[in-house]
Amino acid sequence: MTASIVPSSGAKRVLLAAPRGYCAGVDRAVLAVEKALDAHGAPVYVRKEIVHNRHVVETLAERGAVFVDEADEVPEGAIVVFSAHGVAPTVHEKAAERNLRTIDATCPLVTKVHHEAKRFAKEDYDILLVGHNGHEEVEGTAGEAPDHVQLIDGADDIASVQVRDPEKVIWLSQTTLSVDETMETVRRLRERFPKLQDPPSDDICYATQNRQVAVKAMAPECDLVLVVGSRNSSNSKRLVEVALDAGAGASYLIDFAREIDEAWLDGVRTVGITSGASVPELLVRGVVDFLAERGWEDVEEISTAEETLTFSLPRELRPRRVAR
Ligand code: 10G
Ligand code: SF4
Repeated sequence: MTASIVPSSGAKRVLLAAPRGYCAGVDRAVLAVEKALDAHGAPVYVRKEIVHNRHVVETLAERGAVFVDEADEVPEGAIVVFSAHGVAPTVHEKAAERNLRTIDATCPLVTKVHHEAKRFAKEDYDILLVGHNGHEEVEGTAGEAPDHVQLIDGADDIASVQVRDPEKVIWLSQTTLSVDETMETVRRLRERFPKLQDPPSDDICYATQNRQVAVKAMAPECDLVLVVGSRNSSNSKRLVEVALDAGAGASYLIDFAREIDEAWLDGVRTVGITSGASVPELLVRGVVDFLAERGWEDVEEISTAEETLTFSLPRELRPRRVAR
């Protein structure tokens, strides 16, 4: 479907970006914790936030999920779910030492990047991993090949990066980056290393790309873009930046409708709404209702893509095949 935005008379209106919200990897990871709770009862331990969304984490915690920072906080022999962002091999090793029963909810598209890191490390490339320092996904990917990976987080890192052989350098990336910003980073990296190789396929995933394309389509029409998502959600934060770059008058990241400051709405006609890949639709509905109560009742969905991808549950939760 193509986006068509026809400005109307000056009345208040809402544009709702599509796609928005849950991606296939988040859907699978949240379901994995729910299924683990159903099958084994509480508590089910989860290393780090299963996805970076406050509402999701609080809701699962109410059901009996216990979120921990590291596997060594989990009692010996207990069940632990690894988050959608992925883990380094050392985390698997630590869990095995404690006889933990692991359920790996790493998104298959993150696992794909891990495979790339392993493959190019084996071929002895210098790997420039574009991503945000301290983000769990980057720690997991870099952990696959710590001796070959260097993190590129911003312009300062480009100037100081050193490689062993400029003929044998490849860049990989975190899955949830801004596409435009990453392409600019790569352009600048290539100024230093003209032989820099591209990843075999896009590391920034389909969901990240689609949500950015959708927000770009509506942002120029919007006096205000509200992005539903948590502060620690990389892809949600990127949507605010993309909205502003694409011409939104203002843009804010909110976890819940109650965080909307009424002053943001002063003089505003068109409000755009989108949400990050870890955000349940319920929270977007809350924002739509909040605005409707204040006169923004005219809601139009601006769709730039349809998503049909789904992933099967982590192996550990799939029904066992009975041999006949
Ligand atoms: O955008 P980030 O990576 O911070 O994560 P999120 O949990 O907010 O969204 C889903 C994306 C992932 C699980 C990373 S692959
Ligand atoms: Fe997977 Fe992309 Fe969702 Fe991350 S954002 S969980 S890579 S689909």
